[in-house]
Amino acid sequence: EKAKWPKETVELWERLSKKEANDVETVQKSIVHHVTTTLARAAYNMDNFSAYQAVALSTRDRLISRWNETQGQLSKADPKRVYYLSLEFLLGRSMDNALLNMGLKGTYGKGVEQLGFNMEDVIESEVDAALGNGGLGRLAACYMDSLATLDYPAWGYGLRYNYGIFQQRIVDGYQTEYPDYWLNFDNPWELPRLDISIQISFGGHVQSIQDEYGVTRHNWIPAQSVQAIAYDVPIPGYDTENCNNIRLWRSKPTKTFDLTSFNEGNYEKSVEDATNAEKITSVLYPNDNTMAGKELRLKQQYFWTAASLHDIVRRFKKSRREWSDFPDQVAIQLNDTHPTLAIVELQRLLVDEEMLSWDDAWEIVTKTFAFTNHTVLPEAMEKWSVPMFEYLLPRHLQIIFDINLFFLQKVEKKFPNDRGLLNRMSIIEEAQPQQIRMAHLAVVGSHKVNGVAALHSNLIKTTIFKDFVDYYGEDKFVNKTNGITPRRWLHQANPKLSKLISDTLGSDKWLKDLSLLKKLTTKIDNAEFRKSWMAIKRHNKVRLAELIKIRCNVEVSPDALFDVQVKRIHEYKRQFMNILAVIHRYRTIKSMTASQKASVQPRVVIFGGKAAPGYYIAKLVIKLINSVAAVVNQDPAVGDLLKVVFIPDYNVSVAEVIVPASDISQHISTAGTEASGTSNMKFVLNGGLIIGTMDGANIEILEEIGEENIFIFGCLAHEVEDLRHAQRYRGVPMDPALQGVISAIEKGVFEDPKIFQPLISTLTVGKDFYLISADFASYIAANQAVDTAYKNQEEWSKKSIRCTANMGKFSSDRSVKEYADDIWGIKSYPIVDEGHM
Ligand code: NBY
Repeated sequence: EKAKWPKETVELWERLSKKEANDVETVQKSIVHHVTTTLARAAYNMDNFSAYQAVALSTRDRLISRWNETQGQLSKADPKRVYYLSLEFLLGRSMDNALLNMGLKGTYGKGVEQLGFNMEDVIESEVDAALGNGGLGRLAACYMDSLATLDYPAWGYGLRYNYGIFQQRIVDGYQTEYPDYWLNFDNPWELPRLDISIQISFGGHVQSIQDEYGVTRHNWIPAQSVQAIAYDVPIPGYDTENCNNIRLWRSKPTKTFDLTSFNEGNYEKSVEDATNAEKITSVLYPNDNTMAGKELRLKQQYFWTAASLHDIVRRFKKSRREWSDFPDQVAIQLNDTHPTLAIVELQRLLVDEEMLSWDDAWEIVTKTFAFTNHTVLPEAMEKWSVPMFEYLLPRHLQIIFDINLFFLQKVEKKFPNDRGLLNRMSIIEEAQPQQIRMAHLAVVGSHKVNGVAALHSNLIKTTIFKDFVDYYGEDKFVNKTNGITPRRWLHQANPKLSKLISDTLGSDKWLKDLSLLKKLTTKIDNAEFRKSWMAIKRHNKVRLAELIKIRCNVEVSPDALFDVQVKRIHEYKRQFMNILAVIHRYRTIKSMTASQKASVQPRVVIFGGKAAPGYYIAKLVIKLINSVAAVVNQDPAVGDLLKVVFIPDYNVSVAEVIVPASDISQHISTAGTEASGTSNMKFVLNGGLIIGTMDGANIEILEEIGEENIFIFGCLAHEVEDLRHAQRYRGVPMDPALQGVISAIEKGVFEDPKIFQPLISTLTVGKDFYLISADFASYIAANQAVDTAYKNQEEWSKKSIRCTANMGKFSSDRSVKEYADDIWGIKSYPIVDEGHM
């Protein structure tokens, strides 16, 4: 393109688009420039938030220049790219992370302080981007960080929700939800691409016609359409020029919104339809690990997958390659079943619009897609009712039925005369009404299916996908153990520990090769080092104690053992068991003499997490925690021996304060229910020990750090079925300690017991699905072992260091490399700094 311009013009552009220097004064100039021009504010009349806005805008300028450089060089080279389709990206705050990744934190810190602001206060003025529920959304964010850091050509695709996950407040002990209108102030971390608009259609009917060769062609005549507008979020890698992109779609009415109503002269109806168009990307659904089945959610999924595919195909077409090359240029990863419609949409584009044969198209489709499963819980499996689906996407329904027909014909050929098998494997469940099983569709349309931890990947092969393993063979089903980014979860969240590690190892190379942490092992017997290590933990606990004072108005001693369970509230995660054990601890302390009390290990039990607004039992668990806290915290007989707090509105930036401050954290799901867990990795990386079940990634953490450094209890995954059967049909009595705890609740020790009756009912013999009673005794014992171990601070500090030192495996860099090599077939493409702005 350059060739078209006169030489002098090109030279002028080259001269003027030189990158700005990164010294303190240049940075300060750019901040002041944004204060006075972009924000139109006076220099001495600013609060922390406007300082944040100016620093953010200045940071954004530097991000954009890397983004431009990266996307420009990638367009030219056109290597194979991966597209990560996720309905959730739980990014949290961006500024601190962007500055650290670009190596500009020091310069900006100095510049900001000299301008009269405290950098930490400025950083904390940013609101979280909370476009996710929990683990699945945060995993996507960690993977984007690693993809950029490892120089992989990768784009994320998601939705730009106006409302992120709701804000939680606690009123009278109960969770109440408030809208998270996070875009109230301009979002500096997105680049609106108002020129990139894609028309997305819904409804209508299908026209079938014979073409000149006698082939039946299907033409979808939709009833409505909306526009998808692109918003790009730059994702800088750590210590590299590469800057990837997350493209988030926003729905808008089309310019000629709803022609039918308008032409019928129904102006009001057409305005209403326009409003409905904007609704599509209005709100993030707040369920984790449960499927709601709402029509608007299905609309979100199609809107997003169709816009993303259109964009991907448009980019591919620029290269003028053959369609058969598509899978060599494009890998698409499906983050759970939420984007499974992308499989159907690509098949439709290839067959209906590009006129490929069904078989050629299907080969391209299945070579392109791969699918990550995140759960085995039945209530989380996505299913869509056929009538609702047909109303919204009539042509897609036909294609799904055809995919299913051809698939079942092949199954029948391989395993003849097995109606039961065909029924089990069918994409269509024969219920009233019929249901589309999205997980089956995702398996059939992908070349690889992966679970997220070793146990989970094995479980899906023997349970939900067993028949598919028999049919396709083992090779299609692989494991990719989750990981976390050490940049955000250690370097950013725990700067003091990061510095100690870099000073000790002689460099910060470990941030890009986490296995280097192993060398910390040589320092375990160094008393001086252990002292520094524990001083940092104590510093982080003081910081958390301050947050607890502010948010919960409870004073906790940083010398007590900090015991943390923060995650979404769900029965399978067993926060209920935790608070029941806390009651048991309370009762034990109450029964002690003064001299017995003297040997009790003081403990602060810290809870946090949101319950889905419609999840009644989960919300009652929150109420119970707060009721217990109210009684325990003011009981003079207990004092500092036990404190209980529920930190409201747990989110990414609160996690960044909690994770570095924990002594022990709880990962206590019923074996076989937590696919992986990722907070377990964050805590252990920060030198926190864990108490947990043999579930998810706990098992692999144990393998890495050694069984002496983790507190394991409870039944094993393969025992769960028998235990459930035994309590149901042989009436195994409730654990006696648990019985005592339940009696206390029922006697009204913690508020009106009637409130908690529905919760207690979940423990009725034969109905205790998550096996709280079966695991209770070993859970209490494990907690006692924690107390005993913590009393020996020297030994504890050694365990803590050993934990961190052996966490190399759980870097998301490792996970992402495995995906790149075994699933996506992509190579890294480092960007050269050409000095452009
Ligand atoms: O994904 C989580 C798993 O529970 C956790 O064990 C794992 O570590 C993590 C990352 O692999 N799953 C999860 O967070 N799921 C959801 O948030 C989610 C959200 C929405 C829906 C289903 C699941 N939905 O159907 O609407």
